[in-house]
Amino acid sequence: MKFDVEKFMAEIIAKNPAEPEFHQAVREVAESLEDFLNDNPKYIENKILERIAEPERVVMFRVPWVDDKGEIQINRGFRIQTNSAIGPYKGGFRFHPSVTLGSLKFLGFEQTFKNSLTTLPMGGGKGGSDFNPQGKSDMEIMRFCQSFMTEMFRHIGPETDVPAGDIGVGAREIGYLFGQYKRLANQFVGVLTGKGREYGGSLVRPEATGYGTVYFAQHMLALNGEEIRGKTAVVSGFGNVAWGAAKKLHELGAKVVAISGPDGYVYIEDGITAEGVDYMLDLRASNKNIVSPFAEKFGAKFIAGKKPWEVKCDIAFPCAIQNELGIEDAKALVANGCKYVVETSNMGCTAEAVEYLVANVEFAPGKAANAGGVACSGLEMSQNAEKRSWTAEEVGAELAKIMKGIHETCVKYGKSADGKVNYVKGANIGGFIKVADAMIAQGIV
Ligand code: 2IT
Repeated sequence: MKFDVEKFMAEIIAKNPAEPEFHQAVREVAESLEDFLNDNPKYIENKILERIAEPERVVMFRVPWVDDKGEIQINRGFRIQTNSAIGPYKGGFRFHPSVTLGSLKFLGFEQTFKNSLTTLPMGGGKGGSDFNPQGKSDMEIMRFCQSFMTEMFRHIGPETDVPAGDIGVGAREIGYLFGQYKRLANQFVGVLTGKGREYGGSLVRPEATGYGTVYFAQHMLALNGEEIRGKTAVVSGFGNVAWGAAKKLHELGAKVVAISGPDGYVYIEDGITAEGVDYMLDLRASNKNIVSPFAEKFGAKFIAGKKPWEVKCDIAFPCAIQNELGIEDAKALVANGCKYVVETSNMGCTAEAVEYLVANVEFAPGKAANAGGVACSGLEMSQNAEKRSWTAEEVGAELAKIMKGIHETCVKYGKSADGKVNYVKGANIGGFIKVADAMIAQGIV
């Protein structure tokens, strides 16, 4: 029995039409795993990849709510419960107009491998809505979250499925979602992560994704005898993940010369300051979804309608959204001397860009580099289960240890004979094995 990527993909595409992002995510994994599967036929015989690519359950529902003008609004809600072989489904909610069934299926698929890489007992899932928080009042956001949870609550639970935040879902939204869950379920339990400190949230969770990706970058650099201090970095986005990355990069002495938004990018010649990092939080909280006010406030240059990949840097951190970095962007980065691209958004680079970057720089895929967020969510679940809170030092040390472990896993499975590490291959194989072995052990379910 041989694993044939093209035959496998033809079936995936036929079965999941009009879901290009899902096809992209599955193809990348299938290509990475091809040789490994052919060397380990038990995974082919058990149809493990075919099974992982079929979510265990998909929930899709209507979310009606009333806006501030009294008009009825209808959004669509989803939860993709991709895989529970190694733990309860775990993964964020995304509120963004681009959300579709296919985009969440790709995210749930990626999450399954990512969560496995953390070594913590978490299965894979993802959910969200096409609701657009941009320009909405606080009360509109609350009413939306309550309506969304009114259906969602029956599908989740601390031992079943534990959602968290993602794009458009931060501490405020998690608070409203948690409040409604508690009211409906009549239980105060760790059903969501990314909660506020006062009601079961973990220290370091807000920073964890951004810190984790910088820790991962440090290990990549160390393999080449280099360090973060003194390096020039470009970060895309200005949300929670970009904020955490910029904060840690600044703290470690790197120079962050750009951040970006859907409106363009800000070029910060001397590098972002601590005040600049803090201001990113205000920008996100304003619900305007534009980055240009940063340039006005700090006297930096705003380049409208452009992506930041044209800025010269040593390390690039895509921290915004899938496929934000295409082949032309990848070429521009390499032409400007960039040596490391640490993908921090989920599938932030197009397939073409990934292929080019793997060949020309050190490239880390999001499912490895951004796993610090969900890893810290796993630590929040542990704290909730034992009904205590760990110190920032305890959580931070665990996070650093987990990121180091993920880097080692990528090297273990991604190192080729010439010594070069293919992090994409390493992450995909490393994430696959635990899920696959657990699935075989549990039978055909
Ligand atoms: O993409 C991700 O890993 C997240 N949005 C975080 C998921 C989580 O459960 O903390």
